[in-house]
Amino acid sequence: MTDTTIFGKIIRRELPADIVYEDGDLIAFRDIAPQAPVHVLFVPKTPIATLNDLQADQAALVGKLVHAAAQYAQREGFAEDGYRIVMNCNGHGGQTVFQLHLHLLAGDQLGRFGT
Ligand code: IU
Repeated sequence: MTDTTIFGKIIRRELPADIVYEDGDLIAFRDIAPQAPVHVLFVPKTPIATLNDLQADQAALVGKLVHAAAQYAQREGFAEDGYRIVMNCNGHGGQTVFQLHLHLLAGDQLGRFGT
């Protein structure tokens, strides 16, 4: 199955993005509308629309996204100050791009989250 979302196009280099990390499983690039001084998206290369579609044999991919984000925080030097990772699912979660992704937010004191 091909990921027809905008993130699939970024993965296939059909659209430009500010890519900060890539390996065989995932790609990471800066969010086009940053919600914090650091706002990077970590996206698996496997097409998975939402967390609801994640199969048991794909669960390790989420661990890879989290690990890649934590490694990025270490490399960039803000791990000790701290950061937040977020995954939105469907409408109430605020998901707007239907290819699984993890938000990494950092660089300032973040507000409390909720409604
Ligand atoms: P969400 O969790 O699906 O709402 O996150 C989608 C994010 O993708 C959102 O923060 C957008 O700003 C971001 N984004 C992007 O970085 N580049 C794009 O071309 C598009 C959305 I469309």
